[in-house]
Amino acid sequence: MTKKWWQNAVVYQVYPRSYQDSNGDGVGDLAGLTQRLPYIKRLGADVIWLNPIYKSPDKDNGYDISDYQAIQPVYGSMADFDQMLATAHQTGLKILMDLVVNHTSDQHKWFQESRQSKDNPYADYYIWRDPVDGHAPNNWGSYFSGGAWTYEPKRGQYYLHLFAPGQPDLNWENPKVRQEVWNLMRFWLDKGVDGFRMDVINLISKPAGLPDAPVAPGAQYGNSEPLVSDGPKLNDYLQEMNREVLSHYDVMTVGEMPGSTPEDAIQYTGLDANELNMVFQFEHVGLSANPDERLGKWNDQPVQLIDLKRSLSRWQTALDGKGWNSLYWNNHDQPRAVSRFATDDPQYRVRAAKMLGTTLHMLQGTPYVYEGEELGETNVHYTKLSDYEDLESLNAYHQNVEEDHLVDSQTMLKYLAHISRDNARTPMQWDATANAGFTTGKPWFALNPNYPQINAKSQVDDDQSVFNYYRQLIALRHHSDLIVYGSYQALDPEDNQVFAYKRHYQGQTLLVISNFTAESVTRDYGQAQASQRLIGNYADDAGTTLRPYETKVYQFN
Ligand code: TEU
Repeated sequence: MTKKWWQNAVVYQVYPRSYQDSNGDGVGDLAGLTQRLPYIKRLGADVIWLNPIYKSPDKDNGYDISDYQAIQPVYGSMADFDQMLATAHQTGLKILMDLVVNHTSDQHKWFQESRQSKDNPYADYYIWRDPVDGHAPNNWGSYFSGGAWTYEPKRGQYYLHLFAPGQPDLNWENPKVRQEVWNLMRFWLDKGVDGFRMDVINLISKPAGLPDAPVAPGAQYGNSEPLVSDGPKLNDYLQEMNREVLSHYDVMTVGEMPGSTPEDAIQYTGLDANELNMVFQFEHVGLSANPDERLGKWNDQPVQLIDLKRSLSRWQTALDGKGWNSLYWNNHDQPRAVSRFATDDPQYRVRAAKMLGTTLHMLQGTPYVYEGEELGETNVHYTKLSDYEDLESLNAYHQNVEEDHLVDSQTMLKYLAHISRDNARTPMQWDATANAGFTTGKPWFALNPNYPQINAKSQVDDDQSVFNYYRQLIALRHHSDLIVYGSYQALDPEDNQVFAYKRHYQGQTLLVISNFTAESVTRDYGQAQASQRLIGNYADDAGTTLRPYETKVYQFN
């Protein structure tokens, strides 16, 4: 198996609107990111994944694109982008762009034309269907609540939008659409970007006939994900993308694939495959779904460690030697890792953040660090509806509380506080000055009130900080084939307090032990026989005693 540069790389995800504002308008921008590149390099990351910065009406914070080859003015100009890219490369950082081509904005000129009639050059760029008995063509629901179809009187037809009505799905069966995508990919690759994160790329091939989806008891719409994920022509489209574009550049690609299984992922990321390099799978971030299927992700239940171990172990084992994992605890769509998978109790937060970082970064795959995760940033613990700005949150509240009366307001507010995407989108916490040094203006979204206590300035020079612990984890990966390529062995899968596993490579063994609880427990995995302890979140080593949220890594040569 030939080794690839992205296999021992670490990716840092920047949500640009919340990263660094340089002109006082309250919104992060490209010039601000350029100023912060040395910080990202100091952490030790190799690659930056940049959420969308293209022209957009911003109905879904940039995931509704109206011009793929223009920069959203609030982020700056194309010259600002070129400056950021050049500086990143000079700093030794690669840049991944976010490729959002399952859908466009309804303000994109393609859609503006397509909706006018059935016989214009763009008529078949989207998925249009005639009404059935005066209603939508099938029973699919949208990821953002409500139905997945909207009627356009000018055509007398409905168009499909798996997300918001302002995000019409592209018709990938149309070769002209695929050519448009190849061209826009080449535009950015020819500018020197180093690859793409591909938004819901496994949804682009829809099932023939667009059949109705199963409906949960009492639900108004069917859940289309089992039907639309990993559709019949997905491999063909990805192989064509690779043939037409990717194979002509030395790039890294990661496909966001809600609903994909390890078996699917092996098809897309097979190490000699001609498709993608790795996938973002959703199994471990979907473990605490509400028992009432109509409520989907909205819940306030903790994730059971046994379930988390089973899921991560499944992916580690299935892809070993056959594909490649991306490793993540959180991103702009998920709540903050330390609040969700461990604890943000001030007494344990730092140790818990380091424990989570260790547990993830010692696995096989490419780790992704979401902005602020390296500081141990937490959920905000929102209390009222006016705290939220994300359409997914606001639509879900409206649908579940006010339309369908599935839950009362207080219950839904608890669910939103626990798992909303808003938790991850608060401005970056740089220091303890006004607005955490993010902006001199009025921030587009309220900061987490804990920024005076949790910020980069207080950590970058503190050897005991989460930031410097993540820096050590990343450095370990950069210098260890055992960590990068070692095969995975789960230990004690039924243990609901401790996550322990081994990695094996060319006669060496890594032993990773993480206590996910606030209790002291005793576990003996033979750590006394280790050659060395590589890293741990307590200064000393208490042998078989694992203290609250203790994590430690041993190597056996
Ligand atoms: O998210 C894909 C997706 O499945 C979302 O429904 C996400 O999992 C959900 O919001 C989690 O609760 C991608 C982007 O990452 C997201 O920001 C966009 O809103 C979405 O696609 C539409 O482009």
